[in-house]
Amino acid sequence: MGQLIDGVWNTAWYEPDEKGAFKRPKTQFRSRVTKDGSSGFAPEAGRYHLYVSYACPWAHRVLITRAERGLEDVIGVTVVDPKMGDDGWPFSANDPDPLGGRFLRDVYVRANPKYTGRVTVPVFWDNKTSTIVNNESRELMRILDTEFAHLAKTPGTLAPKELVPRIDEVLDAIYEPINNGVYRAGFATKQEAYESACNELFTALDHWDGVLGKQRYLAGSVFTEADVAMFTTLLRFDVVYYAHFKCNKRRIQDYPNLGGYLRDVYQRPAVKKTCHLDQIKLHYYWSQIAVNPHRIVPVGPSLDYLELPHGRG
Ligand SMILES: N[C@@H](CCC(=O)N[C@@H](CS)C(=O)NCC(=O)O)C(=O)O
Repeated sequence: MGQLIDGVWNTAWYEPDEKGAFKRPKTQFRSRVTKDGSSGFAPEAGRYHLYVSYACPWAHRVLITRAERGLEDVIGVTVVDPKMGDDGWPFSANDPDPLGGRFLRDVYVRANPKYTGRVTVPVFWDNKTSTIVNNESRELMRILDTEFAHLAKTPGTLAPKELVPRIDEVLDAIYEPINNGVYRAGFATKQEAYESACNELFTALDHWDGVLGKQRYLAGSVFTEADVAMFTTLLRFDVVYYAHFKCNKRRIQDYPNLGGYLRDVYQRPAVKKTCHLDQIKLHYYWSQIAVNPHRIVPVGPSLDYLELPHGRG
């Protein structure tokens, strides 16, 4: 864990605010690939490279989008090692950085030698201009789905035009209490901050469980980006967040609708091949020593529940 300050690596855990609450820093690379190339970044096969961790729910959103749209031959991927220690994300020997970096921070410094900020996945790298185009998962989902559509092997979209306003509303609504909420609960350093994050989280989960009692997916009857964003949090919930982040009022598999919904999305072939639960568990329990100082990785839970019929057709 650490961050770059003027391009120099510093080891530091996230600094909570005075109330013990976790504040997620804003991501800084926010350019976009546009179909017409007007942004300076045109969609081209082989031009861009994605850096992800299989453990990270934000990076997982982008991996799922790439798989759902059949963009594997168009956008290459490097998966970092799940054990994030004092040097941040390291590259692993069996999936090295094509540009020769040892750590993900080398990619950030390559893009901006004076970069100040956290070194996070996902990273969308442009080989042509040698820079990071974007490192914000929500924007990358949309960029891959719409701006690369003509290069995608799988027809369709995760953001149908008529549903975009609803998808954006859902993405906004689930971000703070759920996607970021599990982190706010887990990284809180004071009881009150933890309890308020945890209560908000379960209030939101109860709400969406109700919605999913009436419709198959979050934005209606079709699978969209909103489901991708919800899924990557739900997948990690019973396996990690329930115990490690103390989000333990209820498990997802105990919810009448969220449980089946999780299995429904997990069992989509394009989604399933992006799920690496061993790496998810190893990353959180090994890397977050402020939460789990002895780095002991629990043996359970059993994952059989993910394979049960989802009953949501
Ligand atoms: N807002 C970013 C968040 C990305 C993020 O926080 N990734 C985490 C992994 S789950 C990370 O790389 N953290 C390293 C650090 O903060 O030092 C997004 O959605 O893309």
